[in-house]
Amino acid sequence: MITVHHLNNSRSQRIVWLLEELGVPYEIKRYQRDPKTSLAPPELLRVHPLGKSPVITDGDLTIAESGAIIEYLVDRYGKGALIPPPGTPERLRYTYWLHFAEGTAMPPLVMKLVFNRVEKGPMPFFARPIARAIAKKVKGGFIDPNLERIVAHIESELGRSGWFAGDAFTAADIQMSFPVEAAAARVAKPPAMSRFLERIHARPAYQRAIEKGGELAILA
Ligand SMILES: N[C@@H](CCC(=O)N[C@@H](CS)C(=O)NCC(=O)O)C(=O)O
Repeated sequence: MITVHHLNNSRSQRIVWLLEELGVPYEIKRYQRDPKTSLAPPELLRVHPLGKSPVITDGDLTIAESGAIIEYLVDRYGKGALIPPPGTPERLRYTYWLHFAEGTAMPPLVMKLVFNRVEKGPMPFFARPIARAIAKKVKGGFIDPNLERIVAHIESELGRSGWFAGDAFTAADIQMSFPVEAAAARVAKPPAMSRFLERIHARPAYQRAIEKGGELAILA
């Protein structure tokens, strides 16, 4: 039996959703973020040395990192579903977006969240102007220009075919769902991205994943 070590309101919602799409039996072990710091509880360190989610266990295997988990599950249990055939242009796009999500999109999206907190979070009054000035400089000089290019790139690709790897829904759409939600909350929500979010939210497997794993409320 596959166990999904699921942290509330996190990237592991994608793994629950993928398992629902594939119709593979699994169980969820739940972990709650610390309400003040949003960090995962220390129990997750017993499952994997980084103590982050998602992690799955399947028999003797422990697998971390969303992209690696998705590749493993599609390969081991997919029977060819949710992945374009090898050697096709769609398969190359699939691989690109599977890596793009955590490799290129999420780092500046997380930086944006951190610097939003530096700007607006509680601090002694005398530190506030300095914190604001630093946050403004980092966001304006580095984070925002990168995110604008990322959103434009996503928007143009989704405008081309509706799904990330072509005309068919694939696991790359599941992997990209988290950066698209985060970009919609923190950067912009142009039309093709909005349509993508509406379409994924309407999928029965997505809705079952939310019922089982809990709401996804991405912080701005
Ligand atoms: N690139 C990793 C990121 C894992 C990650 O940072 N997970 C977050 C949840 S969205 C986490 O566990 N945060 C809690 C913590 O860092 O303590 C993946 O995609 O699996």
